[in-house]
Amino acid sequence: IPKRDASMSLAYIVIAFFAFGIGAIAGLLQGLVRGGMIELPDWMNYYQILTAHGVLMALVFTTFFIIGFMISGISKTTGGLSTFSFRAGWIGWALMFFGTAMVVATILLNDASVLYTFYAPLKASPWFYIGAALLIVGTWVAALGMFSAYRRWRKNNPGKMSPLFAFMSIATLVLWMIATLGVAAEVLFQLIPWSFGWVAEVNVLLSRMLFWYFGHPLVYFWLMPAYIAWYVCIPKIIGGKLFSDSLARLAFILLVLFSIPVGFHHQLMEPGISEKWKFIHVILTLAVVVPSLLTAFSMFAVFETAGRRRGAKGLFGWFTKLPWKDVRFFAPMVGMLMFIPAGIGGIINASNQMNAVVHNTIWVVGHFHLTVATSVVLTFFGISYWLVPALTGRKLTKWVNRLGIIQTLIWSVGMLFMSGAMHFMGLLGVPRRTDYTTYMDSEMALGWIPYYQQMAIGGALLFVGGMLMIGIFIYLLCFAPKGQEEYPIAEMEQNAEQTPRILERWRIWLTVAAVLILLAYGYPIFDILQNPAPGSPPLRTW
Ligand code: HAS
Repeated sequence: IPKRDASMSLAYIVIAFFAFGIGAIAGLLQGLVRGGMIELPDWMNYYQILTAHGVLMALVFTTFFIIGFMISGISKTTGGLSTFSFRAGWIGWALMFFGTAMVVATILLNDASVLYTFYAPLKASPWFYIGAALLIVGTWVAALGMFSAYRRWRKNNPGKMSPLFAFMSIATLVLWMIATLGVAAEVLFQLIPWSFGWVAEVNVLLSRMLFWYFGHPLVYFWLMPAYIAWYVCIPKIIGGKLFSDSLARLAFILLVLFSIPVGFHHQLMEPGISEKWKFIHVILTLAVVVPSLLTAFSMFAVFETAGRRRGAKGLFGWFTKLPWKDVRFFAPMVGMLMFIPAGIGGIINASNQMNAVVHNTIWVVGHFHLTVATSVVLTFFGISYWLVPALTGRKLTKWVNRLGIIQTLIWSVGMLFMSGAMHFMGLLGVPRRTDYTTYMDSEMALGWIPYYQQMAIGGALLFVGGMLMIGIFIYLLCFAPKGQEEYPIAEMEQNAEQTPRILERWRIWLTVAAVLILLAYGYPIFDILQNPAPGSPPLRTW
């Protein structure tokens, strides 16, 4: 990767880990407060640190890491960024940075304790929303630079399929651009005018609907870069090859198509949406599971073929041939394994009747700590072990590799404790997003306390794992010995079939995506505007 592109990618990743460090402290604090183990000083409150934790981890850490990672891979696979792409990358970084600073400042001032989902009726300072908007616009500008790099490559290589890494990044960005239109509309037309006092009321149901139009694809925006590493980087790390270029591209196209028109599965218990539309969103949710099943199939195939190439025998002999002592493989692999129960949990959530049991309980928090905070985050850690030294011109040393394996184990055991307790407590009916309370010493709530303690043990382990990761990151950034670390990009199998060209005809896929979105959201939004729920403002003021 050209040095200037590497520095830019690194600038994103540094901010990501900075946010991660502060987010981890906020996470520990909110866990201890909720469990009744500490009390906060008067100038701080539970919802404030919960918001800081959610925003810094789920929105800032992920977004900066993802953009930085994709910039590096696009530069690597398309032959370096043009001046336009490079400039767009830096302008995007600056906008995202200032947006984040505004968001964090308003949270610290206790002017924005609106949680990471920030939809109405919770209201923040307008500067929080303006900061969030800047963060998003920054990603758009950076995305324009990446789109341009991709186009340039295709123009210079007519008739060829684009490099898989670049294709997958573009699919992720396409999904992101379509999804963020929803939250941008919510912020611009509802939340900013309302928080400035220009309008007295907002349509709360519409605000939630626009948020979840964005909120579900947001989780795939986190997942897809992890999948990029699974499909493109892991095979190379384990000495294997890409299993199927076509399957990988198909999985990404399906994610683009099906991950947007599904937002009502977050609103299944909401009275303002009719069950017919919820039913359509549930069906589409089950469709969006398919690309993840394709991914599971593909990963098993990669592991088996790589293992057999190394002489593995029998049905499961390949398992022992995998490089378990290499943290670049180990961390994402644990993430993959955890994605099996995490995905099952998602399917439970999506099933209407079972959603009635788990919705708004701490089960949901357990679900997303397994998905994003384990499968995705362990993969991001796994990427960092090679990406940071590759970008800084350093080496991942043997002892840091070993430390990385310990880090992965601490994180995973912490998560098993914490997320396990959360799933179980959810089934007992423990609500999510509540400050410490014993519900006036109700017997049932007092019975939850031992599980809170299990959660706290898990949380403490996660904090230790998080700080260890920060330490390793700083070492790889500044102190590791100089050298060359490989940027792993897998090659195709030798006699692989040609990928059908239709998989790269974006016009077709964008049209299908638009049709599905119109089908799933067109009428419900029209209906809400025509017949606002009691208490909502009429159409002209939203
Ligand atoms: Fe979810 C709520 C449904 C996936 C994140 N989800 C959330 C929230 C977050 C989140 C943050 O339908 C909370 C939002 C809030 O604050 O309110 N989710 C699903 C479904 C899936 C799913 C159906 N979620 C994710 C992913 C996330 C994420 C991924 C983050 C990255 N989720 C829901 C629903 C709710 C929800 C409802 C609302 C709940 C409520 O009531 O509020 C699916 O995409 C899951 C499909 C996944 C699989 C697993 C495939 C397994 C693979 C690994 C294979 C392993 C290998 C290793 C190869 C089917 C690919 C083998 C190796 C060896 C060595 C053996």
